[in-house]
Amino acid sequence: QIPDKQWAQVVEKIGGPPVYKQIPVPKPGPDEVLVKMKYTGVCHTDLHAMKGDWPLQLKQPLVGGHEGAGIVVAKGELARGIEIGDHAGIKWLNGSCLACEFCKSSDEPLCPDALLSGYTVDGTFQQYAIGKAAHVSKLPKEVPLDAVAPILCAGITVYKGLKESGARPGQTVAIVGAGGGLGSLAQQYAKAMGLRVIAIDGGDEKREMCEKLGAEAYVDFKKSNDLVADVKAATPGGLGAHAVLLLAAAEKPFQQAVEYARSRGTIVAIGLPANAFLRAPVFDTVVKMVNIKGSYVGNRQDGVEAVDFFARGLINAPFKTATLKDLPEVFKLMEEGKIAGRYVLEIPE
Ligand code: 8ID
Ligand code: ZN
Ligand code: ZN
Repeated sequence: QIPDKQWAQVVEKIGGPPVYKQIPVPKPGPDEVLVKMKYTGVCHTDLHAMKGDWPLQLKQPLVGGHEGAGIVVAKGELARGIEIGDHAGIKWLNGSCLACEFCKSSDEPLCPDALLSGYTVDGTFQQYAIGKAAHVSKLPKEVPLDAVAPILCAGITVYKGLKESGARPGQTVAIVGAGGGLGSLAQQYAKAMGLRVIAIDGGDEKREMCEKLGAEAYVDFKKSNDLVADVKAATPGGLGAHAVLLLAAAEKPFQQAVEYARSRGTIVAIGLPANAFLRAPVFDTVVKMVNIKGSYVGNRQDGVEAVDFFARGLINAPFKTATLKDLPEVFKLMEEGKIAGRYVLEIPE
């Protein structure tokens, strides 16, 4: 039985905080499903959205969240490939037009008419959330819904970013922001893909986590006197990293990465700090033949593959649990950089 009213965290004005209140349960359109949420991850993107950090219009009032795992409880008559009772994930890409050149060539995240969960449409910080049937992730029933939630944004994003880096087994990837949500998963995907990891973040709790996750070296950006030298020293032969994954929600590392990238190396920008710019010395970029690019979530097949790595037991990143009501406290810890790994919120029955 689907109720008329539900609990949700609603950002009523830019800047927040989110307000825990009752709102109507939405009804799925013909090509949509309604998912009863069980768990949702909290991504730094949700904090950027609440703060209005980005030059991209958002829905107001807004139910944030885009890493939700739950059970399909209703569907429209045109919804294909997913049934009531299936376990399903709602991702950042809630829907896309499926008809533009980008959608046709499997670059759905680049669709000019993309719908974004927890940004342009209501997301997963509520008991019942809507997703386009073509875009929700069908989840194998044996996969635990709490641990899989962070895969639906963080996992897909870093898996895609590692593929975009072109790094091959045996090569070294520097992961900047390794102690955060994306970073902790990036280390596990990198390892599963046969890559060697140098973790860069701040503090001892994150150091401990990164060492457990399999990083060969940890460089503490808060303590290091010469970060570039320390990262290079940790790479084989001191030549620098074959790939750099920029996952931090701060600008500084985006202006430094070329210096510790190896010649012919690839820098992949993924983190989205507010009002930030990439800056690179032209001389080094040219004579080292460095490749600098961006990477933005992943397409539907990237989602399938990222979940599949997880379902095969290859991805084990720690997460902390709280409940939907605790979202403001989680945002506060995130703002202060105090979360090692990811927070996953339990959605009340
Ligand atoms: O598709 C995409 N491109 C995409 C998808 C999902 C998330 C982009 N993002 C963006 C988010 O919007 C956010 O800007 O990636 C960024 C990281 O998201 P997150 O992993 O959810 O954030 P977090 O858990 O807070 O982790 C960030 C880490 O960066 C570290 C922090 O200590 C934290 O552990 N960090 C910072 I802030 N400054 C650093 C620095 N100078 C740093 N690490 C190393 N050096
Ligand atoms: Zn996200
Ligand atoms: Zn499209």
